[in-house]
Amino acid sequence: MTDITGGELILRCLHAEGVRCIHAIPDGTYMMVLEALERLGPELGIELIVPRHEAAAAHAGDAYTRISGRPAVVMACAGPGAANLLAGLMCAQAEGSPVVAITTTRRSPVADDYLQQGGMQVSAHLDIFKPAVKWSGKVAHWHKIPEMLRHAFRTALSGRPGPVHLLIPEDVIGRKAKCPPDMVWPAHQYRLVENPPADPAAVARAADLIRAADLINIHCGNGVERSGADTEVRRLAEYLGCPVTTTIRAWGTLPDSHPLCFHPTSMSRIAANSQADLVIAVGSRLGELNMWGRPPMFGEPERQKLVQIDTEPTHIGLNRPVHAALVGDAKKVLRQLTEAVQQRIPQRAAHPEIAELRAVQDAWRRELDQAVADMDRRPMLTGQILTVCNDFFDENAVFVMDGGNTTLWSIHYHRVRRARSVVYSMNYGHLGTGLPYAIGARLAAPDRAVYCVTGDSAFGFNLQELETAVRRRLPMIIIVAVDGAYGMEKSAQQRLFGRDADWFGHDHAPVRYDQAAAAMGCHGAYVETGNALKPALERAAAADKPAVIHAVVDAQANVDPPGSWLWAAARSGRL
Ligand SMILES: Cc1ncc(C[n+]2csc(CCOP(=O)(O)OP(=O)(O)O)c2C)c(N)n1
Ligand SMILES: [Mg+2]
Repeated sequence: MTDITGGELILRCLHAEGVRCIHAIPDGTYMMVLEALERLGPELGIELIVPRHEAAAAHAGDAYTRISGRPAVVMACAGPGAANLLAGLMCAQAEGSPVVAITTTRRSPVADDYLQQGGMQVSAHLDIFKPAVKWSGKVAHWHKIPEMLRHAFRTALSGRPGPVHLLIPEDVIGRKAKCPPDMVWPAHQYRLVENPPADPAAVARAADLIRAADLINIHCGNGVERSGADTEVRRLAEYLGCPVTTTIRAWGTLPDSHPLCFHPTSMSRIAANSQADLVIAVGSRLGELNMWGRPPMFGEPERQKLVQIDTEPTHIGLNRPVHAALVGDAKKVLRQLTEAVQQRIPQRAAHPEIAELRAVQDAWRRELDQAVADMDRRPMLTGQILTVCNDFFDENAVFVMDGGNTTLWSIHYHRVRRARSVVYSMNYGHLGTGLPYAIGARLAAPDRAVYCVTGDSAFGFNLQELETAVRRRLPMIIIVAVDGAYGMEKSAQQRLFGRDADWFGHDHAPVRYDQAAAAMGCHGAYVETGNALKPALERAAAADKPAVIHAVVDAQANVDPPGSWLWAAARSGRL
C-alpha cells in the first residue's frame, strides 16, 4: 500500500460519490487536488472545469444539479476565492441545490494563529459560511477527509437539498499517508441514495380526503423537479381530472399544452389555487410567491383542506395548516397516493370548472400573442424573442432565464414542453446566473440544446464566463435583451414615484454584447426585429460554439412587461 496525498484521497471519495466534474480555479493551496486530477481524472472519469469567477462556478454547479439530478462540486482558495464563492452558495441555498463546496486555508499554523496578526489570505470564512449554507465544517486531520466528505454529501442530499461547505487546510491536502481499501465507501453505504416513501397511514388519510373532495388542485414546487415526479403528477391528475398548477420553479411538470395544466402567472392558476376544496401541495413550501399558501391566492383554511407532500419534515405546515402530511420522496409518495385513490374511487372526468379555467387562460394567451404579432416591429418587444425561440428550439432544449423584466416576458411567452427544461433562480432572483446556469446545464446534458434569454444588466454580471464556454467548447445560444438599462428597477421607480423626469441611476453606456462576445471567441450577431432573429438563430446554431445575439428591444415597452402587476402584488402580499 503506497502513501497517497490528501488531494488524491479527496478525489477518490468524490469518485465513490459518482462526481464527474469539479469546478475550480487553480490555486497553490490545493495543488495536490489538481495533481491527482491530472494523473487520475481520466481513469476516474472526473473532469476539471475552470471558471473565471468562483460565484459563477457555484451557479454552474446549481444548474448542473437541477438538470442531472446529481450533486455538484466546486472548490475555491482561501480568502478571496472563498469570498467570491459565497454569493453563489447563498443563491444555491435559496434554490435548494446540493452544491458541495470545498475551500482551503493557508497551512494550518498561519490560518489558525495569524488571523489578527496580518496573515495573508486568512479569514474566518468557516464561520462566515455557516449561516449561508446547510452545513459548514472543517477537516482537521488527513484521516478525517472521507468521514467529513461523507457528512458533506449526506447533509447536502438529505431532506430539502442544499449547499454545504467543507474547509480543508493546505497541509491536510498536501500530506501523504496510507489509504486502506475500506477508507473510501460507496454512497449507498453512508447515506440514503433514495428518499423513502410516506407512512401508509398518512397516505390513507390523504386518499380519504381526496375521495371526499370535489374540486382538487395539485400544486407543484421545486421538490417535484428534484424527485423527477412529473409522470406521477400527470397520472394522479388525469385520474382525478383535476387542475395542476406549479410554481415558476416547477414550471414544466406538465407541458403548457396539457389540458389540465395552468400557467404559473395566469389568473386561472390563481382561481384553481383559491377555489379548490382540497390542495395537494407537492414539494412546495408555499412560500412568498405563493402568497404563503393563504388567501387571496389560496382558499381560507376553514374551507380548503391541504395535503402536503415533502421530503423535508420541517416543511410540513410551514405556512398553512395541514390536514394530511406525507413525508417522503414525491415520486414514490404520488405512486402510493394514486394507488390508494384508485382503491377508493373510479377515475373522474375532467372537473367541469376546468372548461371555465381554460377559457380564461386561452383568452389571456390570445391577448398576449396579439401583442407580439408584428414581427417587423423595430425595435422588437422583449416577448418576441421568446416566441421566435419557441419555434426554433426543439422540446428537449434547456431554456435558461435571467434578468429583471426580461424574465417576466420570458415567463409569459416561453412555452414549456417538458420537465427539467427551465432553469432560473426564482427563489433568489439572482442576476448573473443565466450564463453560468447555461454552462452547468450544458455540462449536465451535452446532447440537449441550451439557450438563455437574459437582460443586458444580468448578462454583465458574469460575462467573463463566455471564455469558459469557448474554452470548454460548450455550444449554447445567449440572446441578450438590450434595453440599455436596469429595466425592472425603472418599473419600481415608476410605480413608487411616477416619473416625468429622466430615470435616475438606471441607464448603461452603450455596449455591443455581440462584439464583446466575438472578441472572446464566440459567434456574435445583432438584431433589431423578431423577423431578423430567426435567421440569426440558424447561423448561431450552425456556428456550433457559444453564440451571443444582441437583440435591441423597445426600452420603453420593457418598463411595463406582462405580469408586472402580479409580481408587485405577490411581493406586497396584496392581489
Ligand atoms: C445580483 C443582483 N443584483 C441586483 C438585483 C436587483 N435587480 C433586480 S432586477 C434588476 C434589473 C435587471 O436588469 P436587466 O437584467 O437588464 O433586465 P431588464 O429588467 O432590463 O429586462 C436589478 C438591478 C438582483 N436581483 N440581483
Ligand atoms: Mg435591461
